[in-house]
Amino acid sequence: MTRSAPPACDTIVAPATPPGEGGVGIVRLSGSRAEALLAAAFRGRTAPPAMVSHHLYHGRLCRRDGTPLDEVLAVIMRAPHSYTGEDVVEVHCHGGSQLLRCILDLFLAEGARLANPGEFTQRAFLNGRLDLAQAEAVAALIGARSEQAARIALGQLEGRLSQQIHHFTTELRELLLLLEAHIDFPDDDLGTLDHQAVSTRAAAVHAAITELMLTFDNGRALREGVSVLILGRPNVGKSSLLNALLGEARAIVTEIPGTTRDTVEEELVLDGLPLRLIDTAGVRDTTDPIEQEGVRRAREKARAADLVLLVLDGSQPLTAEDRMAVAMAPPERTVLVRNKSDLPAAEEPHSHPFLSHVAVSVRQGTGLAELQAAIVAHFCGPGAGDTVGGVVLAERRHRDALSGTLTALERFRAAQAAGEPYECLAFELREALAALGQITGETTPDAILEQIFSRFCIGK
Ligand SMILES: Nc1nc2c(ncn2[C@@H]2O[C@H](COP(=O)(O)OP(=O)(O)OP(=O)(O)O)[C@@H](O)[C@H]2O)c(=O)[nH]1
Ligand SMILES: [Mg+2]
Repeated sequence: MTRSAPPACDTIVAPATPPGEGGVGIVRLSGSRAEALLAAAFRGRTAPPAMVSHHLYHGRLCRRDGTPLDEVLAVIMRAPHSYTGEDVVEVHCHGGSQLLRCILDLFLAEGARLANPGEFTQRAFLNGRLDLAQAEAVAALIGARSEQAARIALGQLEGRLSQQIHHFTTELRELLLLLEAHIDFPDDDLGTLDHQAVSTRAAAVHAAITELMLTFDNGRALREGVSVLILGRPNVGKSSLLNALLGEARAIVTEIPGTTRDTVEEELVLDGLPLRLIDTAGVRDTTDPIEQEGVRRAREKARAADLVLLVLDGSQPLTAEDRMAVAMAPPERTVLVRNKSDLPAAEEPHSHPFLSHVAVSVRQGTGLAELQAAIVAHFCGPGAGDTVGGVVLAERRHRDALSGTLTALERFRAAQAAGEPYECLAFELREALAALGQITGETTPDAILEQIFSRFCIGK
C-alpha cells in the first residue's frame, strides 16, 4: 500500500507543556509558515529570518498592534532537521494558562491551525523521521510509570524493535524474491529451487519471532502495570497487608471480621513494576447484602487479576471460609501468604498447588521483602524477563502483528510440505511481510494510524 504524501504542510500550533502554572510554557509550531508566523510576532535583536537553526533567541512576543504579550526565548529548527521533518518553531514563554492561550490565539489569528492530538508525531511519521513503532514509543515514554517501562520505550524509540522487524523483513523479502524469480523465469538457468534452504531460513525467522513474543508478558506488565488482588477470609490481615505494602494506612484495619466491605485499590511501583494493589472484602457466607456484594466482587476480581495473594492466618487451623477463598484463587496465578507468623503456628504448611508460599508477619514487618520479591519474580523473573537482543515487546498491537506473521509462516511451511505451486508459497510470504509491515507502519491501515495518534496528547 502506498501512503498518501504528507498534506501540503499547513502550519499547526499547540502548547507543548501541560496546562496549569509552571516556570516555562512552550508553544510549538510546525509547517511551512512556522518561521513567518514567528516573524510576525517576534521583536528582538535578531529577526527570525536571520536566526541560526537550533539556537535560542531572546525577545518579546507582540500582537500586530505592538501590544507586548510576554518576554520569550524562541528557537527555529529548520527542515529537515526537526522533530517533524518540517520547519518547527518553539516559543518558550512564562508558564501560565492565560498567557499560553493568548500566544496560541496570536498564532491562530495569523493563520496557524490548532494541532490534533499526536499530530506533530504523526507528521514525523509521515515524513519518515520515525517509523510507527518508534512513534508509538514516544507515547509510551511519556506515559511510562516506571524506570523499566521508560527504558523499554526508549529502546523502542531508538529503533531496537524496528531493527529486529527490519531483519525479519529483509530475510522474508529475499525468500520472496527467490520464489518470484522461479515463478517468472521457470525455464531459465536458475536451477531448481533449494527447498531445504528456503524452509530452513523461514523456520529461523519463525523461531526468532516466537522468541521475541515470549518477552511480551513481561513487557506488557512493565508497560501497562499489573493487578494484584489480596484475597482471604475475614480478619486474616488483608487490609493490614495492603497498608504494609503501600507504606501507608490506606484501608481500615480492625479486629472485627468483616471490616472491609468493598474493594480498595491503590497504585504502587515495586522494583520498577507498576501494580494496582486491590484489597477485598473477607470471603465468607454472610446474610449482609453489602458484604455479599463485596464477596461477589472479590470473586469476580480474583478471576481477572494478574496475580492473587491468598492470605491465611497461620496461627489458626484452616476454616471452611479459608477453603472458600482457596477455591476462588487460580493456582497458577496465586501466591500463598501465611500471615501472623509472630503467633504460634497452628499447623505446618502442607503441600499446596500454588506458585509459591511466603510466611509473613505484617505486625512485625517480617517476610514482606520475600513477598515483594515473589510478586516481582512472577512478572519479571528469569524466563519472564528475558529480552531478545535488548528488545522487549510491550505493545499488544505488535504482538498481534507478529502472531499474524507466524500464522502466515506456518501456512507457508504447510504449503511447501504439500508441494503446492510457488505462487501459493509466495502468497503466504507476502502475507507474513504485510503483517510485519503493520508494526513499522508500512502496511498499517489509515484508520489504525488515526487511532494510534489520537491517543497522544495535544502538542506531541
Ligand atoms: N498478630 C498479628 N495480628 C495481625 C497481623 N496482621 C494483621 N493482624 C491483626 O488482624 C486483625 C485483622 O486485620 P485486617 O487487616 O483488618 O484483616 P482483614 O483480612 O482485612 O479483615 P476483613 O477486612 O474483615 O476481611 C487486626 O486486628 C490486625 O491488627 C499479624 O501479622 N500478626
Ligand atoms: Mg480488610
